[in-house]
Amino acid sequence: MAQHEDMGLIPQPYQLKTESGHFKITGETGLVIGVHPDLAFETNYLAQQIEMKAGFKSKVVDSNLQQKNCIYLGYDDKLADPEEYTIRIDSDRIEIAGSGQRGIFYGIQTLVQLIWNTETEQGDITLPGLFIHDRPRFAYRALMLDPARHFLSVDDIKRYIDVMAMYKFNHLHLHLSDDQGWRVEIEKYPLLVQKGSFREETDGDGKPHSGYYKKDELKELVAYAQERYITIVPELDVPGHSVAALSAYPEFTCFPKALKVRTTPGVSKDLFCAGNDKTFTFLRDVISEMAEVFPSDKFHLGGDEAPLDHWKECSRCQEKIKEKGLIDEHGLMSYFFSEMNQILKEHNKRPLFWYELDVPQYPVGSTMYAWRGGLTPEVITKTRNEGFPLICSPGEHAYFDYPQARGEETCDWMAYLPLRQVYKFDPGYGLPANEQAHIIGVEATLWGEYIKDIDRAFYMTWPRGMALAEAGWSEMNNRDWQSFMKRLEPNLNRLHQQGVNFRMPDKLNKK
Ligand code: TNX
Repeated sequence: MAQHEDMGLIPQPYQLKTESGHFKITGETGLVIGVHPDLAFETNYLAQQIEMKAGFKSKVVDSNLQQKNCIYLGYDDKLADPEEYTIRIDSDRIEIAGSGQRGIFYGIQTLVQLIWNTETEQGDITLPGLFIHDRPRFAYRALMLDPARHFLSVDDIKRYIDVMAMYKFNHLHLHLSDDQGWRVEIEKYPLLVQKGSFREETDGDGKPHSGYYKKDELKELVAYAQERYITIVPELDVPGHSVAALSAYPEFTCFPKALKVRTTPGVSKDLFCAGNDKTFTFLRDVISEMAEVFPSDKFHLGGDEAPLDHWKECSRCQEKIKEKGLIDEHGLMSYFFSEMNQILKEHNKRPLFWYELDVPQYPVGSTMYAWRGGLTPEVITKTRNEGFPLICSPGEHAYFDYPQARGEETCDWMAYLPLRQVYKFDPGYGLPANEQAHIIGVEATLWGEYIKDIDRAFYMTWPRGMALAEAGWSEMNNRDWQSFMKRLEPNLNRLHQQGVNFRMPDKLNKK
């Protein structure tokens, strides 16, 4: 373990052995690209990162493995997992191998961290001989941004993606609709952005916090993320958390009336009406336009915090319950989700849901999220029995909208979520392997009610995101809090150099 600690790697790799010798990266060291032209993005990425630290531009050389004084990127069929990689450093060369580009990209991320944790001598970087074999514990490692509550520009999100990639996150979940804002251009329903993306200014900062993404911008963002092996998972939160959409098209509520985009946090009783077939026509059209821009086979449908009062009072909803032989409004929720699932199937997509314990049936093929509420072990058992894959985003470890320390409260009900508490997260809750085999990953949620801009988003994410990255990637027996705190320093230095805002952990705060 001691050798692991000194390397400053986050997340901690699966296996690391130091070996004899060392390798010096200098201005003469070649980055070998000749044999694999399809690694051009990876090679340039590595060259840029070396330049940022060492100040020299690496030469990209067209050659093969025989060459000395080079960094060689290549494929290794023996590595099975698409994210798995090895790094070998000896006195002749550095070799990074993966079964595909994704693994090689992660190998580069690890090498760059090694470089950042090394003092440069007149620009040269001397790395110890070593061998790393690395692969993730979980396949799904995500962060969530909420531009619905406070709009974030495409450029802001790109910067956020850049840092995510450094910590081997592979999904960015975008919460694109909520009571406080609708953010996606939908050509068939122009009022969604014309009305739904604006709200009255209430933050007292003189900014309207309005905005939306054009389809081309989203396509560009998706491609930018994809180059960094990050899949964007869009969320259309229905049937609740939909006041912004319903303010534009109130005919899809149970009791049509003029609605305003909500300006305050909380839960609204205005839902999409499940008894009105036209609701599904509308949502089908919306999803078909969203499917054009988001190629991911995963599509988040929200499903959280939808009070059933209006469905209880609505004659169309009650007729639908009778017509379909449903038990009650909870059954109507199952019906609503199964209709939505049908729509997603037309686009070869599968739904993700915030798991609510009282929905009688979710569609087969869905993926669930364990979220706020401290019920995670119960949700793990229930979803296993019901046959659903599970992503863990528990409030007690992964709600990055919660304050990190006393004095940083934004509202009165949020719990504290200090770095240490994030680090304690074991997504499997110590359950036997067969009881946690359906857990596919982790996600931190950065709900945006109080996150007004990207600098605040960075501040709330880092370094807690590093602790979460390790919970998602590293085996429990490779994790250790003291070691993590040591490894944090070079990583925070790097964020500082890159102009990324973060919260300095109290223990490292030397002021
Ligand atoms: C609950 S967590 C919500 C969000 C809020 C969040 C604030 C979840 C699925 N729904 O709408 O933003 O609490 O922490």
